[in-house]
Amino acid sequence: MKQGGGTSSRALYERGLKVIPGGVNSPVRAFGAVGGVPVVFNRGEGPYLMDVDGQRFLDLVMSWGAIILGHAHPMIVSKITEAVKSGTSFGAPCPDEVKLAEHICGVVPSVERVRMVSSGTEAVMSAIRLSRAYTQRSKILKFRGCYHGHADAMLVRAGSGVATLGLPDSPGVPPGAAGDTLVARFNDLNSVIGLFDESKEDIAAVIVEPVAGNMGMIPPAKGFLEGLRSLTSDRGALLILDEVMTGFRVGPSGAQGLYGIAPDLTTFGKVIGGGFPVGAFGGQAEIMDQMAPAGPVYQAGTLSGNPIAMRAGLATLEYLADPSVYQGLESMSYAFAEALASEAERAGIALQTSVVGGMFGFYFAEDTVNSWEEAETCDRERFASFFHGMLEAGVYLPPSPFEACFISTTHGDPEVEYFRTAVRAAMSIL
Ligand code: HOZ
Repeated sequence: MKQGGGTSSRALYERGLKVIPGGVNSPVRAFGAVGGVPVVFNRGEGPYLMDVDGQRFLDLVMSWGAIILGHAHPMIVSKITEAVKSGTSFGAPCPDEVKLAEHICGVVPSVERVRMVSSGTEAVMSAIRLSRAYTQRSKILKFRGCYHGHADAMLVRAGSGVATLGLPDSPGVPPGAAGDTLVARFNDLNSVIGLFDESKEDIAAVIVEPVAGNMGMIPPAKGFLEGLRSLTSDRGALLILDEVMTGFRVGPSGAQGLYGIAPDLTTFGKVIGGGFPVGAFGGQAEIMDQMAPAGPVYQAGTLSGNPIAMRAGLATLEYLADPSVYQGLESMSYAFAEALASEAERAGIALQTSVVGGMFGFYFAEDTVNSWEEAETCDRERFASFFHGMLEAGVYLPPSPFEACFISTTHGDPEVEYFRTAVRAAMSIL
């Protein structure tokens, strides 16, 4: 079974291997966790991707959550086509970056100022620098299995990409860069309290994915985010919600709106770029105004606030301003998760599912998964076989058991039925 891509995908992958490390530009794409040849795509339309061998797949990766209105949405295509005609990069302020910032500040109450960057990694790296400067402390507390991009300080117990490759951390991260990163257990407040007690007022910030999406998908336990909010306030640390995945995907003001948490800083990415490379970080004016040139904390980028990316992001967020969009997304995510759960039950296979807004996850496991420690006990071999069965049946799932699934506004009832048929076929041979 483990074949993956067809003849043309294989040929391109083999060419790529000679000129790109591992043949891919981001490790999980190499199918390391599932085996076989990565599928090479050349077209997307709505909820579907077409590969270079002419096969069509129902896409449940959606560019790792970035594409929320479906591939090549005609309104986005028209807006960016119009924008491109006026130039592709100015390296200077442009109108749409102001409009996008106004929009974000208008719908996310904890964000009074926002700085645009070009990726989620950059957003996190900058938010961490800012929180250290603001608090004049050095340590950062993160959670095992949460991924916050590939900046040195964050490549500690970092979930999917690293776990998929079986690497504990990354060579090249000097001990000094990671030495101030403390690691607690997701959904376990006591582990956070313990680290605060040990580190004697030196924790600058706690950073967390409010819905963990890089160890499969794990929603926050009741009281976990609220507990982090009060602990950080009590101990003089900042709370950074990493909403690169969840921002504008799980609700109109992200996971913080859904769970009623006001962080000090938020990082964004994926959806806010409308399919272009955009990240952002924002928060209260008093903190954000420490950023240069308003304040002394340095950060810069030639393509930050790029006019095409800003136009795509703004058009996407304006479309999402109608809250009924999120009701539709969430009920569709539930429909996909239900198809998985009912087919697993029918096949007598132990499976756990979870849903938040426009994302869902599943584990081949007997019990509910609440942390990385529980996620890593899931049946990875069964996932790999299931992944390839689904691929054969025309469904593209994330090629790792430690990633979340994402849908778009173009995923509807016909796609759920198509998915259900594929799940039944794939489960019948597990
Ligand atoms: N691990 C990344 C998403 N959670 C992969 C991103 C990519 O390959 O594009």
